Formats: sequence, C-alpha cells, structure tokens
Amino acid sequence: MSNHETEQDDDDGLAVAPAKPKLKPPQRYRVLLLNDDYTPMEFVVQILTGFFGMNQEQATQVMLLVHTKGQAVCGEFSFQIAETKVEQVNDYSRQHQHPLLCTMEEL
Ligand code: TYC
Repeated sequence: MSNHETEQDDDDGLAVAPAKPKLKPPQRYRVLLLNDDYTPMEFVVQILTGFFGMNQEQATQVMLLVHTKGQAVCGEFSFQIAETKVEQVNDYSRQHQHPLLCTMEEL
C-alpha cells in the first residue's frame, strides 16, 4: 500500500492561501485647545481636569502652553472619542459664555 493511500489527506487537493491580515489599526486624532484673550485660565484648567483626566499640575502646564504658544495637545483618541470630546468641550464653554475653542486633527 502506497503512502498516498494510507496517510490522511482532507484537503481534496485544494491549495488554501494563508489568510491576509485585512484590518488596519484605526486612525488616531489629536485633540487641541486654542488660545484666546478672554477665557479665564482657571476655566481652561477645569476643562483639562474634567474632560481630559489631567491632574491640577498637568492641566496648569498644558493651559500655560496654550496661553504662550497659541495651542497645545490635550490627548490622542480614536475618531469617535476625539469628536465627542471636542463637542463636549465647545458646548460646555458656550454654556459658560467663554469663547474657548477645541479642535481635532488626524495624527
Ligand atoms: N489666554 C487666556 C487668558 O489670558 C487663557 C487661556 C489659556 C485661554 C488657554 C484659552 O485655551 C486657552 N485669560
């Protein structure tokens, strides 16, 4: 009896190509705060602690970076999280009559 007849062979002669990885990691986005002349520094610090989970020291540093450089990064997120943060921060600022602007950009 030949080897061909005795060994198990379940592939019916079909060659199967190895699976190709199809998923790219999702695009990430930077969320930025922009400087303006009117929003109180304390309010910006409150935004950074409340919406971006920073402690008082980190929040103060980022606020001062925005104040001196014009803008700074608050964090990197997936599209949906970034979009939600931007909307929540801008809504909250408007509710408190501050012109503070939050934006996002692709990494
Ligand atoms: N420039 C503002 C002021 O002097 C403070 C400020 C900081 C405003 C950061 C916006 O994103 C901002 N009161």
